[in-house]
Amino acid sequence: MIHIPKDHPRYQSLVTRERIVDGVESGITSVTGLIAQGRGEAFDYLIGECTTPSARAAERIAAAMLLLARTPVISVNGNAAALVPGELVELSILLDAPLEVNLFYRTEERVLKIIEHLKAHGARHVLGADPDASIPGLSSERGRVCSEGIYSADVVFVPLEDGDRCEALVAMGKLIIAVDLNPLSRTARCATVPVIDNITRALPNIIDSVRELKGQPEVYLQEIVEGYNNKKGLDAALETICNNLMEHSRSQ
Ligand code: PTJ
Repeated sequence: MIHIPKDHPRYQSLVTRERIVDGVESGITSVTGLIAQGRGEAFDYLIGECTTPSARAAERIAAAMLLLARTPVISVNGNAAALVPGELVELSILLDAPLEVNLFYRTEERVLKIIEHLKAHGARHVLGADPDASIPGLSSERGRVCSEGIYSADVVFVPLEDGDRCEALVAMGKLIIAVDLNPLSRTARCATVPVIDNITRALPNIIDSVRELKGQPEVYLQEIVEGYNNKKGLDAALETICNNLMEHSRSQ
């Protein structure tokens, strides 16, 4: 990784960018992952590169939903593996939920590299090498899943991805928590709980909330989850973007 001075005004953004570049170079992230990162950066810029209050609320709700789940699964793609491997493993251990590698641009080599990468960060058991089930109605490689993982999960945690699978998983009756900086994306629109935040901020926040809520009675967690409204969360993100744009325009 190149040296980025800590006092650079865009330090965090540049470090994140470098992690994706490293992921591509080590064969974990697809080349297309660079484009996805660029799109994410643009939305993050508009959101203000911080966790908004409504995103933080969604993160706490996501934590409660994961704690209530009977068979939660954390889906991992090449971008998430490059950006937050340690946090994905930490969440998986805290929830006792399996990680499952599930790729859009699937190659066996990349699946195995991501599994090794997660294990190097402390993961015990990672699914995804031998998918034996299919998500109905999904013809892409993402449709190939493990019967003991995503296929039978009641709640799936889906960090940044294309929209088709989210729709197909919801159609299977699953609850989907999606992290996506784009409030207009199909993934965000169809997820049960869209978290409009950068995965690099969202995961540590969700982990904090899981720690805070773990051990709380089910009724308490249910109250948190029931208070959520998908549309309100998306509208709040769009409002933040509009306000930020207006502010920029006024300050010209
Ligand atoms: O590793 P693979 O083969 O599974 O491929 C992964 C990517 C991400 C390349 C693939 O799923 C893809 O092409 O996704 P899209 O359609 O580009 O969508 C990615 C979404 O994630 C976009 O809406 C971006 O705005 C959003 N995004 C990008 N970076 C981040 C992000 N959201 C949160 N945090 C980020 N760091």
